[in-house]
Amino acid sequence: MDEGINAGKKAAAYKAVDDFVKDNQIIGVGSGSTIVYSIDRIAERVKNENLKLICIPTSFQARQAIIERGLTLGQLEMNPKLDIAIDGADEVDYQLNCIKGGGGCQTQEKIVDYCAEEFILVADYRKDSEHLGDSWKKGIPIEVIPMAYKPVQMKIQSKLGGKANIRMATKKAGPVVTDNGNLILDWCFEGKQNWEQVDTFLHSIPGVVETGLFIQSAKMVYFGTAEGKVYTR
Ligand code: ABF
Repeated sequence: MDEGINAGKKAAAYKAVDDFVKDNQIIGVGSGSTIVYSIDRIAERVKNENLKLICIPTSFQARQAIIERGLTLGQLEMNPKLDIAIDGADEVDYQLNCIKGGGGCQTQEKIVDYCAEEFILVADYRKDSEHLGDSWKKGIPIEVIPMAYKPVQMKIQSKLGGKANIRMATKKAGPVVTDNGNLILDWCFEGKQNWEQVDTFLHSIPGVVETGLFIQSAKMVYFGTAEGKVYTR
């Protein structure tokens, strides 16, 4: 990936960890590539400062990353109240609405992020948009129970317009199956949307498990620039 993008990811990820991670915390750990830098920084600080932390994963990927770095792995059954959660995003608008789930982990991400006192986003500069959809063109991820995907797809298209495409692993293989054993519809929408109304409607459809719409749930977002600088919103 482009050097500038990685510089931005790393800068945002490190700054968020340095600003929010403290000793004796329970931390939600997100998914994607930007968050890997945050996990690296957490591991570095645990070692250098002898921090006592419990890390709650938001996906199989996050779980592996926590284990590989020797961090203490927790779970919501034991730690249902988190101090902070740090996670990536596909796009963030000026009202801190964001699209997540490009990696298919939106359901566990939303659960863990919701359990945190403070939910922090980390992203490179490409994710910073005035309106959702300005830069992220792959649609809103919607996790659905496999037997329901067709009626859900039809309902979305008839009510909201656009196209709700089932996410395929590759051209030849079958559909992507989430960590929860479900399928994903990516709703490619047209025009400006009232995201709260859209999210309420999507959740009203039987068979919809969760959406990749995070409506003003983050406390703040750290954006990293190509020069490795950081700005926040
Ligand atoms: C995860 O990070 C997902 O919700 C989102 O799709 C992804 C963003 O990935 P990256 O940090 O690699 O841009 O939280």
